Amino acid sequence: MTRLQPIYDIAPLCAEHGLTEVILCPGSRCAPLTVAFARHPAITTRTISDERSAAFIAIGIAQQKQQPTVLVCTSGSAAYNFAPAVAEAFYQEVPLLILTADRPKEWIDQWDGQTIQQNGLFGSHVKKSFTLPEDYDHPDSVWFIQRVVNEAIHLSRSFPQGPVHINVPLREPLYPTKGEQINYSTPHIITEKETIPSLSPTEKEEILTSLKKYTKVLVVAGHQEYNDGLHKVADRFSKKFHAPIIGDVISNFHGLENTIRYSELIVGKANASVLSSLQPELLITFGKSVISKSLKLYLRKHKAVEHWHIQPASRVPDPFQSVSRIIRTTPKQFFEELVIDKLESDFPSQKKENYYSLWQAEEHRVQRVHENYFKQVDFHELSVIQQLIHALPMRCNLHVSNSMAVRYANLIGLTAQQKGVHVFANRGTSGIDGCTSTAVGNALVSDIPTILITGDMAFFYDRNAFWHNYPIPNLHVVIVNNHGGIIFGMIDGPSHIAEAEEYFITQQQLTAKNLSEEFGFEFTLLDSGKKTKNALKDFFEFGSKTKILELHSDKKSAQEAYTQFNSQIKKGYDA
Ligand SMILES: Cc1ncc(C[n+]2csc(CCOP(=O)(O)OP(=O)(O)O)c2C)c(N)n1
Repeated sequence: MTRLQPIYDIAPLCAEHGLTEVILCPGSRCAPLTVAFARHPAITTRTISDERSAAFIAIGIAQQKQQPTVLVCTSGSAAYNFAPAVAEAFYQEVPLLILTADRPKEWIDQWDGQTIQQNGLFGSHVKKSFTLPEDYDHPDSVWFIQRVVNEAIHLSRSFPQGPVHINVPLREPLYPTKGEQINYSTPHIITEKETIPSLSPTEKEEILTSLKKYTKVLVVAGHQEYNDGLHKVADRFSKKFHAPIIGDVISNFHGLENTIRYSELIVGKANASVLSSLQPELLITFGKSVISKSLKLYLRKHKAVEHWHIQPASRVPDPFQSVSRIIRTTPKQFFEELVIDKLESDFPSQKKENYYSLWQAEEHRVQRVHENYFKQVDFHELSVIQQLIHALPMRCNLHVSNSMAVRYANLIGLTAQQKGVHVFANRGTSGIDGCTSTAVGNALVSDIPTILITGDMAFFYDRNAFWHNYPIPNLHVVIVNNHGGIIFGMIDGPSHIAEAEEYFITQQQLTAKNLSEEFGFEFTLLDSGKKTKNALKDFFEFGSKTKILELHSDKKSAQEAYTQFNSQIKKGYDA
């Protein structure tokens, strides 16, 4: 037994719980943790030097592995650099176990190097923050360390999943002596099985009574991972109760034939009479945020009589300002229980069918304008992304960066045939700071292709996503390079003011050519419509190198195309 044995034993404890993906950021203070994880045979470790990227990469890994990723860093500002991703993981509900090495407490604020106040560093953006003891002489300390790590792992996994922080003060010496072996003790495992709360018979009865009462029942699926089982029962519910399901691109509901994917355009452009006929009496929501601002505004204004939000536990946000009932179960369980119920006959189903058909008719109207618009294949951001999205491999991870990439993807939409395309976006905090790193994390552990669509600002912001030694040939990136943040020229507000160009859209001159050379990526510049077809064909061939396809975009034509697209949809309603 060495002095640091309780710290070394954190590694087998994590491994036993299935936490086998560990990111190690270099530094001295964390050496005991680094060595413990690096030498453990059941654990895969990767070293990433930029802590900000490392933490976003950890998110991408956790999304794929469906397990908390362990993140380790040294003391001081290193730990602070995890913060943007910690906040993203908190709101996106991605599990992370964060171990920050620290000085023993008597050395805090003593002008010692790399020392800051680390206890509770991430504030309320972690599910909980723990601090381990720095001395392990008393057996209670050893018991405490094991208990805390068990608790932290369970907490990161329990609904809603999220980041949990353990601050680890460590005394010197920190490194094993030359040739010193590490042995691991058998960890003390505390097991916990999460149970899914189900509807009580009384609650189910009340729910069914309400479902009978309302003829306009609307379901909105928020941001969530692809979930085949949920989709099947939600589809059956939708058909049985004639309740349309709205799902924008980050809801991953595109695999259902009848999903309303163009709600942004429908409620954003429809005239008053259509809007009022689409108003729900009962709104049922689940999942996290929606992208569409117009849907949010619409549902705030055209409030349902009742709004049920389905969520198994924890606080419930109310983006539509209308929640009237919280139903404590999973959406899958909710739909399942109602689908198997036999009530049907005494339903005012004709009226319900009308409401369902109304939404479908609006969806088809937008679809038709859509199809017409994209018949003329001009060369601008929207049309290239449309072609790209339609050419995606049938099975892939599609990452869309914040700003216009995620909005374009939402406007274009994925088809029901593309159910093998799983969509990811950092919509927890909607930052542009870690979109590439998250996609890199996905690609590092996924055995299917990962495609990232990103703007230039988001891309260059996060270039350290590539600053490590792990090949990621299954990651192909499309950069829509308009040399600035074009979103500020698209949305109301900044686009009309004198400061728009300099302080909002801004200018950045880089292209990804040099970066591609530096990192050994295959680079293609797409600068004309004639090249698009071949460029895309080549882009979707996967080989030994990461590919970068840079769309040389012109701000003016991108803005014009966007305005024209929106006005054509609007015209469909004015006609
Ligand atoms: C970390 C962070 N800083 C600032 C912002 C504000 N912001 C939103 S979009 C944007 C510009 C993004 O530009 P780009 O990635 O090139 O995409 P485009 O707007 O051209 O589609 C900025 C600065 C943000 N979302 N996140």
